[in-house]
Amino acid sequence: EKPGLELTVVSVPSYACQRHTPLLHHNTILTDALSILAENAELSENEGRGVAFRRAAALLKSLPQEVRGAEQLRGLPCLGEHSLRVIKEVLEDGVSHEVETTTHSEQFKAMKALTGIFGVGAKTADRWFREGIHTPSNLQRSGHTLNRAQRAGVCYYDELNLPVTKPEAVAIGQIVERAVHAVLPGAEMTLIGGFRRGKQTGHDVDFLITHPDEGREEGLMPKVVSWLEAQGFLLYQKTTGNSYLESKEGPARPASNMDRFERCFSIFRLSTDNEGREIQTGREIQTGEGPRSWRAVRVDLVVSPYSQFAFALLGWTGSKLFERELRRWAIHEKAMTLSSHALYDRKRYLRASSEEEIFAHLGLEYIPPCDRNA
Ligand code: 8DG
Ligand code: MN
Ligand code: MN
Repeated sequence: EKPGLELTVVSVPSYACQRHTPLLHHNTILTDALSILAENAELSENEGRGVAFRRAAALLKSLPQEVRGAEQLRGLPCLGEHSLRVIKEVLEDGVSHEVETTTHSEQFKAMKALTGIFGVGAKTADRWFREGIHTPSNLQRSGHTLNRAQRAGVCYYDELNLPVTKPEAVAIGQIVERAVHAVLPGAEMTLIGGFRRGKQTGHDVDFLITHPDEGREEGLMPKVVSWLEAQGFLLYQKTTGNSYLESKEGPARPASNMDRFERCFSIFRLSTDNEGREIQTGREIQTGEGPRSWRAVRVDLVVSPYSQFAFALLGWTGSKLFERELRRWAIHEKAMTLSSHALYDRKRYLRASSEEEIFAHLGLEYIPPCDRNA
């Protein structure tokens, strides 16, 4: 044993929802490598493999120190044979052959470029790739009929792939808040997703809306959307109605991981100068026609009934892996079912008005949003 190489970790729990995972950690070189392999597996629709790499990366993110040698990993959970092999390679050679091959592969590059179009998933991208379409411009020239989301996705491709900054998220929050208060005074709005976890940039901005008087939130989304549309803030929107069945025993039990809240996937038109009342974001967008004073930003809006707010908040704060681990913990360790609507202990509905209460019901230490970056 080389001295000083032992990690001062006694034991690390195996579910990500049992650990604190900060945004900034000590093993970025290793987690970047594993994330590429996870992404590649997801793009190849190999979900199981993707989750295995994501779990290994999340474990490394939660360690209090930089890993310098593979011997330090002995006894740690979540590290499968494949992940360990990649980690060892990176520790010894600085790079992993598999990661290098992946990032340089035509298929990976094309799949990333195509799924980078809003409205395009792995299945569609793969079909196009097989037809020789590798880029958004190939797609435009192909003459394929695109749906409304995909047309918007191609139209605003570069901007939507530009990270959204915190000031931009704040500016959008002010606009959404104005809309929400104009159509339903007393309604409450919370920033969720990555920004709630403390991220400084994101691929979109996510908001959760509710009202303390249960029932007042019903039908809220179309009104908010109409207000935003009338003011010229929306470049695209698709609203889905609430499809949730509620009985006196509590919200219906989840049929799948998808939730059924009233929601809106949108593309905002955000001013980047001081013309409007929005915050100056100091960014100029270059287009084919020269610079312009606004940019397109992806925004997700979700409306929840007040009684389900804590579950919705927990379910939409992420990270995606953290959510997945919470549900896995609930089922396998507690025989409970957790969704963004409710928590069930077999047939019994467990009420909660805060995230702290949900963690307590699950027998878990409370993990604050900034430590859910698994
Ligand atoms: P980013 O945008 O900063 O890149 O990261 P993020 O904010 O963590 O990712 P996101 O894709 O915006 O997702 C935010 C959270 O919302 C994440 O935990 C997953 C969750 N979420 C969806 N769609 C759905 C859904 O249909 N149902 C539920 N329950 N959660 C969802 O994105
Ligand atoms: Mn987000
Ligand atoms: Mn989102």
